[in-house]
Amino acid sequence: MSDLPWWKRGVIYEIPVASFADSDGDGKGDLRGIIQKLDYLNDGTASSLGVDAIWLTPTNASPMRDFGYDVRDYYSIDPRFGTMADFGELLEACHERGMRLMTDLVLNHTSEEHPWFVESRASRDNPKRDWYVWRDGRAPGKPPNRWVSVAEGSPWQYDDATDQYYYHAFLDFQPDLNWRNPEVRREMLNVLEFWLDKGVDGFRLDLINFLYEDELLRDNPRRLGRRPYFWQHHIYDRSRPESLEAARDLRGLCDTYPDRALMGEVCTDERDDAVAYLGDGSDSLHLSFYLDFARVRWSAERFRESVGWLEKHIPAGGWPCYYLNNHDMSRTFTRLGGGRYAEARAKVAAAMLLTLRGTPVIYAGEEIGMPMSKVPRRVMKDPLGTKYWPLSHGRDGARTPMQWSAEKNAGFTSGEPWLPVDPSYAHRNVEDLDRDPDSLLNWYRRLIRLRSERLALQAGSYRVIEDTPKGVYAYLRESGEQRIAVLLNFTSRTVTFAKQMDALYGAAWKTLVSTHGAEGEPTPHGGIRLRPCEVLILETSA
Ligand code: TEU
Repeated sequence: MSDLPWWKRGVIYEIPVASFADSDGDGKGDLRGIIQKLDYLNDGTASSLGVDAIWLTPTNASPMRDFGYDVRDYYSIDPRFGTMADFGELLEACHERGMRLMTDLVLNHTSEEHPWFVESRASRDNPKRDWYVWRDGRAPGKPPNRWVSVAEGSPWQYDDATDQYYYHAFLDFQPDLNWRNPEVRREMLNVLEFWLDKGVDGFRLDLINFLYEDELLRDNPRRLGRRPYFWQHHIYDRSRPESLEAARDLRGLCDTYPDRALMGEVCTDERDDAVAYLGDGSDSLHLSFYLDFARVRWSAERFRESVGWLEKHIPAGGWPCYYLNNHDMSRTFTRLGGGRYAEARAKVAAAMLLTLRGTPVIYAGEEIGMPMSKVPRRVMKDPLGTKYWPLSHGRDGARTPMQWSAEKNAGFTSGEPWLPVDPSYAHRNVEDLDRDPDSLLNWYRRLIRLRSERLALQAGSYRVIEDTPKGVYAYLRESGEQRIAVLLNFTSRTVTFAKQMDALYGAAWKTLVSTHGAEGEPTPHGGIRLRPCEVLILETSA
């Protein structure tokens, strides 16, 4: 076994709490529901998924207008999800089976219902006034500057009670905390400490590169883009150097506890930004999401290029972190397309995610191929969906209930589910996929297991195998004596390539895992033949 820290060695599984498992029949997922499903995630045997850590979307008390990303009390658990005792039980149950628990921390903003903001907006001289970002308009009826929010529209909301605007990087009911105020900074470190003391193993840090804005509120330079947010080059309202410093402070605190990890959501369309948060691997965040990878369309060349860029630019000691989808974006199964090859593509994508150098993050439901659901307007819940419909359909389609079985409501709840279950549950559900040895679910299980058994996959170097045919992405993972080759055919054609594998350490390759059932077979001398969307994972030793 390797001596890598868990956050490098392991696989992280994102749980959108409201959509995972409902234990009390109110139609929403909860903490006890997760406790009941822990065996599915990791029971220590090959029949479970085998993930090493779970990341829970926010569970603090919240009006839930943005599903917990609008916090009313950082030191609590929302009653809809359970109690603090339930949380303690979940944490203990995870630890008992060697799993880690990460929670989501929303440090950039609170709910407008947070008592701090209620005070802050009460009067200009309220002691909490400066806990948020308040400014005068630049002229009557005009917000302080021309910035555009990541959720679109002006990020400035006028408040007539005190005739000033408050700043919200996201939606208007999520006012930004003023991180320039040392009291705010102190308080947020207290929040971390509170949960670290409870024993949580780490945090996913929401919008970590948004904590600070330019003090002078300078307007962003203009540029061309596909929607108003992208019409500006966001140099003054995100990824400011002060946010990086704050991340270092958080890291400093985290390091006073053993074995904890910070995983930053660096929300940006600039590749450099994510890398900046990895520092030299010791003074900044442990992990930060590489959004670029999750935006790549179905193309071997584009994935290779995206990974290649990160491998080239990551600072020495930094560690990559990949995901293909999450609760904010279109689910992989649908996004990567493929028609009758959708399932086969999902297997190729899974093999790539789980064998690259870096920590993989899986989004619940990805392992059973849940599609992006079409949620009708009348039952839509996401404020981004209802605000921008029909231009945008929001994020509900990625948040429909987890599909456990072919029973009513996909076995998610005995009540009325908060979002409709996707009709695919009749054939795409854990129970049925569990029984089929060739299912996507069993493919994920095999890959996760393989990863846990092979040091080369956890810690080995990454090297592209050059000169492969178009549509093939192939690479080597090497550690000491162990050499693993991952060959991914992104096309729906059979491709052959002759010399490459022989040139690499002769022909003594053995098939470890294959989508097309060639396990254990020696690779024929002289060449490789990959059938449509075939994955071959080969091994040889020096
Ligand atoms: O998301 C940050 C964010 O801005 C995007 O992922 C966004 O949801 C997407 O671009 C929409 O087009 C984080 C959380 O993951 C998200 O769920 C929250 O709504 C948001 O922050 C606000 O806290």
